[in-house]
Amino acid sequence: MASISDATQGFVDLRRHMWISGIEVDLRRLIWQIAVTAKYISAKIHESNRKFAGMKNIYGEEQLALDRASDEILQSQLRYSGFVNAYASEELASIITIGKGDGKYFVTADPLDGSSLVDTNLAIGTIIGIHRTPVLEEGRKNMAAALYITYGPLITMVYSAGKGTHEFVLNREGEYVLSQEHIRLKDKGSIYSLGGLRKDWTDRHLRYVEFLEAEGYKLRYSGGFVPDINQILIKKGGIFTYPALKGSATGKLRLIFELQPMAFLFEQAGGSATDGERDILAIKPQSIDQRCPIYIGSRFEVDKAKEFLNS
Ligand code: AFP
Repeated sequence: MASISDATQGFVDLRRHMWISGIEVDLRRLIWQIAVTAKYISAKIHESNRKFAGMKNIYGEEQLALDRASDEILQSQLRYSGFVNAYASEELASIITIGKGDGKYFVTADPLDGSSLVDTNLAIGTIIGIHRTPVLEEGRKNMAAALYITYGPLITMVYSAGKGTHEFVLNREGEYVLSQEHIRLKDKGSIYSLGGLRKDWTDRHLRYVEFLEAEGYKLRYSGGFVPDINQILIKKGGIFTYPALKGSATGKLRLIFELQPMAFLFEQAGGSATDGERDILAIKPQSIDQRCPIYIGSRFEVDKAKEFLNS
């Protein structure tokens, strides 16, 4: 597949990539705006640490928890963007109208996923879904784009607007520079990332894990969905799962804030995502906080999961 960077001989920044990719102008401006917002969230992460959490700032205001502060930053940036009509986030109880409500897109956000890991200095992330209409709908019908930001040794952004999945690195000059274009997962990987306590796994899930162990898969699990899933995408194969548990048939992760965006990105990269029976992008959410079991990664491992779970 001819790469844009081949044609442009190297340096391709995010705006140029989206323009050359022919992405609709309001959508590429919205993606750019969210990517810029990630810099402010990153600054917030660096500004706060456990010594300050719960302290009052110089104005006597209660220091917001990082995930709530990140949500406020996102809302303030999107409010007057002109491209967003509604917004939903893990930090809010319902969908809210943004600005005059006449923008083109509905944005879902997990503003800071893995925030409980900040004090351990492990990587965390922001997950964004961009939808055509402000309704709870199957991802495959309603999603226009998805992206996530990983706040690690580097700040990276992975996005797709339906024309492949691409990775960018934030450089010292504050530009997002293309690092991997048209990421393609292999059919089969060699790492697995397993959520939930082993004692709570169902027998079928346990048999699936034992199959992977017999195949020699290596365990990679940090407790942060974004870095854990990012590792499978960048290593181009493997499986992340947070399954249905004996005490909780819906698992832990949220369908619209975490799973729809990641499923969109992985399908665009030749992978797939299921709840064990249905494709994640074929599930119509019933509520904004709906949780859902997840098996997401390269096709071999996802298909095998369906086989074991429906045996
Ligand atoms: P926090 O946002 O509370 O840190 O939870 C992170 C998360 O939602 C997701 O990022 C991880 O994949 C998952 O929880 C880890 O859950 P366990 O702590 O049960 O392994």
